[in-house]
Amino acid sequence: MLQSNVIATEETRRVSNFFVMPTVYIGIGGYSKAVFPTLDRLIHEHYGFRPGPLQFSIFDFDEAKSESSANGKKYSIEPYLVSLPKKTLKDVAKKLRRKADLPWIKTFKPYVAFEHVRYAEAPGLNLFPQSGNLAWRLLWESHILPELKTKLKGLHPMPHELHELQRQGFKVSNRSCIWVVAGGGSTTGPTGLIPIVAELKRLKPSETNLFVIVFTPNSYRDKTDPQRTRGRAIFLATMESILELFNGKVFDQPYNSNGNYRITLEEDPCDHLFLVDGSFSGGRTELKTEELGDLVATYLFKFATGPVGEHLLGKIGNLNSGLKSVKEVSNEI
Ligand SMILES: Nc1nc2c(ncn2[C@@H]2O[C@H](COP(=O)(O)OP(=O)(O)OP(=O)(O)O)[C@@H](O)[C@H]2O)c(=O)[nH]1
Ligand SMILES: [Mg+2]
Repeated sequence: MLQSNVIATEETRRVSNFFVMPTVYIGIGGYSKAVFPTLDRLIHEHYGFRPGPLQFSIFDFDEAKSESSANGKKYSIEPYLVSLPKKTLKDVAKKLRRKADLPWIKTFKPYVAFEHVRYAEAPGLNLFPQSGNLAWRLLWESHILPELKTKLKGLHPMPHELHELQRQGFKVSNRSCIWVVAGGGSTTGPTGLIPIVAELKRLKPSETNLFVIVFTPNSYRDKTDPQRTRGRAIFLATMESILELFNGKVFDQPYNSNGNYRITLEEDPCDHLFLVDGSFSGGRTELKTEELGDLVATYLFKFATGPVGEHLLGKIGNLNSGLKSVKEVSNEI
């Protein structure tokens, strides 16, 4: 009897140490598949399950799955992978090649360079950024928007969910975060990044922090030289567009074919943008894709499950409040 009481007390003490910051992780394209399974595994190993306030989604035009395994358990992306079909892109690319008239995509004309839209029978979007630019628009209302809305609900646990978590010994943070994870030197990641971030900025609760992690072209260790060259050009163009948004440019573009659904962003796209390239000592040491994915997963894990995240958010808030906006500074120059 005495022993079981001791065990119960031990158990209660251990469980009541649990802390969680409500966080939504949005992966775009292949690179997030190197991060999310490890993150999911770390979360499961820590709590025994993945609590509702931690939500995952990966959007990809490549249906390949990835997983992390340890101690005989597998953590696959399958439950949260949103496989984006390429059929409409394929049909449009075929018709464009035949110079067919496609009145229903005219809405996109100022925003998509149709002459560069290509389709290849291979996973992903194959370094054709204009194909990505078009493909996201064709699927936005059916595949992207509903998923984002559903996952964002995790940031605000319902009272009964909160009560259940507290009963299980969780302390749930008042702060919350969204992390968007994308490769920057490929196609799906970079072309989905700006619309997804702009959409999240509109949909998210105002107090939720929005952070973006982009892998630099240097972190694509398995690509050929020509692929890396194209990837670098896509990365530079994407970064330029993001910096323009930080500099006050308004993003306002149609994301359905009849033009009545637009994504609009008139403010900074995110709170912080992290560029990850996994090289140390000026490039003398480089991490492999898996190592880099694990490193980012560990950081994200610690941010949501321990005191590090809240501590950093406090510091970042204090730093930001002392900064002048770009517009203020440019007015002074
Ligand atoms: N560990 C792991 N790494 C992956 C996986 N898929 C992709 N990667 C890594 O992520 C990098 C980027 O993936 P890509 O598929 O080329 O990028 P993307 O953003 O999906 O763009 P496109 O495929 O060009 O449309 C690759 O070079 C790989 O190093 C995966 O399933 N597991
Ligand atoms: Mg891919």
